[in-house]
Amino acid sequence: MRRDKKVVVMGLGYIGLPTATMFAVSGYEVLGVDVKEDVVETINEGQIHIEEPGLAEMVKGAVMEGNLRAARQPEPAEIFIIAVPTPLSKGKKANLDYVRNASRSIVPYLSEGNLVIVESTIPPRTTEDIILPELEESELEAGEEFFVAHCPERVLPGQIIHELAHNNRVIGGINEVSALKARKVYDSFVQGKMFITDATTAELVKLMENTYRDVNIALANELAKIAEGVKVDIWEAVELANKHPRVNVHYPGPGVGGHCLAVDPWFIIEKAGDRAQLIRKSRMINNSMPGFVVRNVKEKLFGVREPKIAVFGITYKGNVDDTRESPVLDIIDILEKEKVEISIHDPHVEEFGRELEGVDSALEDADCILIGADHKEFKELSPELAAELMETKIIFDTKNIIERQKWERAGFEVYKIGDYSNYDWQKKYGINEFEESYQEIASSEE
Ligand code: SAJ
Repeated sequence: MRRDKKVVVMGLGYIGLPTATMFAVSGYEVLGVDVKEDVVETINEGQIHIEEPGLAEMVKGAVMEGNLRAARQPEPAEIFIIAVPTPLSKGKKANLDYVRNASRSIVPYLSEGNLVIVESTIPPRTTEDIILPELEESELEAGEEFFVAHCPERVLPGQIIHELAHNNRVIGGINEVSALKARKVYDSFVQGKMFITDATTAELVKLMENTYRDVNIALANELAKIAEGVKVDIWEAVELANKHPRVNVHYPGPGVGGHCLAVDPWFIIEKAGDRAQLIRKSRMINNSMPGFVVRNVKEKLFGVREPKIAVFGITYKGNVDDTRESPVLDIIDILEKEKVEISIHDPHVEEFGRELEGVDSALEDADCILIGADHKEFKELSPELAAELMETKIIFDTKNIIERQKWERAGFEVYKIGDYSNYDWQKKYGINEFEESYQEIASSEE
């Protein structure tokens, strides 16, 4: 369906580009705006600059059909969407420079009846206290002559296209009419439910969602450390606990990365003073994980002289190309500071401040493979090849992705974060794989 409205999307990153594309394929004329010339050029050629399954084909189609273009400056439109980053400043506060600049740059193009939607994640009250005053420089009255809503994105990198269409959305207006107008816009492609509220509630809701996850991961990480003392495999324990109908323990790992979970809790903390005790503590626990991993790996390498560690996977999670806030970068920093020799391999990352190596070269003469991200490729790694190339056969898995028995058969010592169980009979099987032996015992006792 062809729509007669034009949408300008400010920011063509991980959220802005897929969102712009969804509007374009839903029939809107879309202009994507980005400050980076190379990003603008790439998109106008029908290509993309980020890794996201399914996005490349959609962008190509939308550009070829003339529904999606990119430029460095906005143009007059009916709908403006702000999807620029809100990074963390040194003082752990939201850096709102990009949001301010994007708001300022649309002011000259704002006209009566326009709708401005902020998708960027922002601290509570930012729409009311910071964005509105910027937009009112247009001399139009917010809520009467133009409309404003905060509709935070909630999509998971790696599944953005599916989630943009299917997730429920929270739509926070500065007044009712703003919220309803925003809902109408998303109705063009959102198949999930849409819930209307005020802008400040929507801001807090978004931050609460990511904070909920961060705090729960901190709990899992703390339990992983505790497992060390009581000789338990935390991965098995989490799986068993989650058999309870009301329990959903998260998974431990090398820490929490990405531009959301590791950042958003701070946007609550900055507004909360010392009322945000648990949230702050959780951030600290998650931030302590890279050091915990290094201490563990070094223990396993005790006795190996001048060890070389092959770090496999540096992104903040598996199957994405994003290294922002990745805890694996902290692990690398610590290892380098401690003058440990390392090699780095990541099939999803093309460029990185340090040298990246292929599988063989990274494994050559290494003493330990350190799995930092759960990329699908690592499930297929050949332990036999690794055994041939490596000096000492140790593998330390922070994401519980490798198959223990396969690696043990090739002569590897296999360690996982939080796995201190010493029940060999348990390792031999796996959760829920006792059935055959049970039948034997049960029938012999009848
Ligand atoms: N992680 C763990 N243990 C777990 C789950 C995740 O250590 O049990 C780690 C991951 O390895 C990664 C980090 O947490 O380092 C974040 O990964 P993630 O997959 O949980 O989330 P993101 O950052 O990719 O996306 C999140 C999502 N938020 C929620 O699930 C509540 C997404 O829906 C949001 O849209 C996105 O943040 C965002 O943009 O805010």
